[in-house]
Amino acid sequence: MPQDTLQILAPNGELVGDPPIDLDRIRELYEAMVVARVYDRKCTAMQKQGRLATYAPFEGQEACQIGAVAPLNADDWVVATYRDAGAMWFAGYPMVNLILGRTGDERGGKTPEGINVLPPSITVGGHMIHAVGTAWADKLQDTGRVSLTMFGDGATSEGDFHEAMNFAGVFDTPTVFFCQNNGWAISLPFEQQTAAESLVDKAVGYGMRGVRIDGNDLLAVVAAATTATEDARAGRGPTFIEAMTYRVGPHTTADDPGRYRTETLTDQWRAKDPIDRVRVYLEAQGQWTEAWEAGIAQAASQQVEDAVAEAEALEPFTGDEIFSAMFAEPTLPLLDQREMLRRDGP
Ligand SMILES: Cc1ncc(C[n+]2csc(CCOP(=O)(O)OP(=O)(O)O)c2C)c(N)n1
Repeated sequence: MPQDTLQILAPNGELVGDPPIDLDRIRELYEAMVVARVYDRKCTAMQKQGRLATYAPFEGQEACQIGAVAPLNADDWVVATYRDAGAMWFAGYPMVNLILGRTGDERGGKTPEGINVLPPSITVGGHMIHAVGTAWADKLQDTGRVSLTMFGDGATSEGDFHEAMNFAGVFDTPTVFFCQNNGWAISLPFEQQTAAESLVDKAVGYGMRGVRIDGNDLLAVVAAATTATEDARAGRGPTFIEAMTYRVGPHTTADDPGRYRTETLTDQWRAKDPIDRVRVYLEAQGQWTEAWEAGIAQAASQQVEDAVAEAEALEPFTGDEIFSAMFAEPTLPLLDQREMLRRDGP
């Protein structure tokens, strides 16, 4: 890691900085990372079995997904992407909705009352603007709430990124911009995405704080996210976090990463696995046993299997319902399309 990249827990599980949380909390977050990985692998398998339409795996990015959400209050906003199921689940979005969404069932996109997590954005970059909107509304209403938005390195090339960052900087909104720089936007490598040496440098241009961290280090993620969240809540405005990470799997289940990157590179990142290093650390602290691991793995599987069973037990989503999922009153073009579907079938 370059010197300007915050790291607290090295890949070998040794501390190189001060942990921002105590051992009990590290165990809780470790458990959440295990659930996230079980969910992620289950969804990847389900897509191969034809039970999900498509899936964007986040294996390797669990420290970002769990660590970024860890400091949030229950009513803070999370505005994230198709790859952030782990973060959304940890922030309260029901797993069953996440699964339904990946089957094309619009009911998956409906956030339950009282949960401030927006449905995942498939449009790259568009949602960052929404996170500035929620944050600005909260600032005007003085609620003390914070908005966390998660996105990838590729999203920083979108005009929406500029607009969101600029607006947040000028209006000093309580937004945490959390970029998971996993090195690739589908097959496009970081070097072809931007001529900038690092994304964190962009924060300067928008007049906000920026910090670059080891995104496979749970403790660095929690430390940076906690500072950014506290600053936002205290009225000190937005922060941009660039978390250096890697997706071990394909972009989506429709992608073949062997066509644009080597297995050697992926193996190098596997050796920096975010879950393994916390386990090594916990074990060295006398806080990890095989029995405990077996227990949390079993509970994680049960939780995921229950959500899958609940999603698959629902009455199938009908074509008609597609047209009522978005607007309280359907628009004229939607009514036309619904009529066409009723008349001609799918
Ligand atoms: C506006 C827009 N353009 C293009 C796409 C197609 N697309 C889907 S994901 C993706 C790459 C995004 O990469 P990045 O932001 O780095 O996030 P990652 O997928 O690596 O998590 C692209 C180009 C899209 N969904 N939306």
